[in-house]
Amino acid sequence: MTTPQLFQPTHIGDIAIANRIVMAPLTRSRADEANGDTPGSAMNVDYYRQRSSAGLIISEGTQVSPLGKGYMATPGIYSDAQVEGWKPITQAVHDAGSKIIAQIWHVGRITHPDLTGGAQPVAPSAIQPKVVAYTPNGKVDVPVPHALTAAEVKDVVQQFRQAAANAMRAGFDGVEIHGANGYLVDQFIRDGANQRTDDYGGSIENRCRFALEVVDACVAEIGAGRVGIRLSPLTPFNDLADSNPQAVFGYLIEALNQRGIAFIHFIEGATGGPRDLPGFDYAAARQAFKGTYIANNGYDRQMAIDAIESGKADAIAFGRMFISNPDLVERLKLNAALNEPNPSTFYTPGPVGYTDYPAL
Ligand code: 8OZ
Repeated sequence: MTTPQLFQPTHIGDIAIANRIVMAPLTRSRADEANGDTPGSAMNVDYYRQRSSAGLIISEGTQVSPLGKGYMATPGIYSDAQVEGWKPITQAVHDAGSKIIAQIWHVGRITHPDLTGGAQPVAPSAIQPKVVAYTPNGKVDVPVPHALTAAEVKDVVQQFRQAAANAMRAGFDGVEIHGANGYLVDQFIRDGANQRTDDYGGSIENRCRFALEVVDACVAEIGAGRVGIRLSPLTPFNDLADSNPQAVFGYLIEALNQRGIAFIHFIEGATGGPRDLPGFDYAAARQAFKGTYIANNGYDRQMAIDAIESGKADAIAFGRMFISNPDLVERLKLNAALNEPNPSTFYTPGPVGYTDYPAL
């Protein structure tokens, strides 16, 4: 019996990986909020170390600025203390023989002043999504955001550039730009949140401009071989949609090819939900994109093995299964039983539901 390619080494851009199993970015809300949203507690280090049989770990979303934060106790990557906090995490993962990249994130309109130090959320346009934020004061509707001026858009691009530089200083192997799930980059791309009439809105080229400026800034800072982007062309999550996803994401893929970035990480279908939504052809995207295609959303062992063997994807990202199975790679190799994740502890403080899932 030959070993499925899923378990064999390859490269993602400049990053050599031991297998094609990727740990998806997972918000866990266990950073030190009282100390400036810093990661790096012993518990945080344990959590990532436990999961380092993954060929590649993508960190939980880490905000590029205080205004980029949309949930309690998510870590940042803009302050020196945060950079120091990430260091023991990247070190532990490297010592265990794996690789780790930072998911750099700005939530845009998906937040509330109670999470941003009082500042009004920002977005391409002043359109209020039907979304609630979970704040220290409870569950509240997110407000109408401030529409970024063109000068403010440039500032946010620089925040992403600085985040990429900080990620390398913190010992990460690269970055994933969070372009998915209805957050700021996605808010510019999809016309449900973007009604701008300047260079950043209207045409498909204009709506992709912010995403591409962020990509260009990160590439200039750390090199194309260490930059990827996560996209979710069809997800309705965070109250976002587009009138023609095939056209806008088709254009974006060609523009990303010109930049030679390492990977696109596609959430296929609805985030955490049905995979079979109409409106976007992932197989065509896979054909069109010249870099690594990381597939995500509801894959099980056999789907993952088949997707790699048939060439539908180069690597598979698992989310919830990595929460509950620290040794997921070993279990998939052995076709062993999996622990079921407990959603009630996904975002709660402390080790329960975080570092206490058993290995085989
Ligand atoms: C679930 C809860 C909080 C954040 C995403 C960063 O959807 C998230 C997220 C998911 O990409």
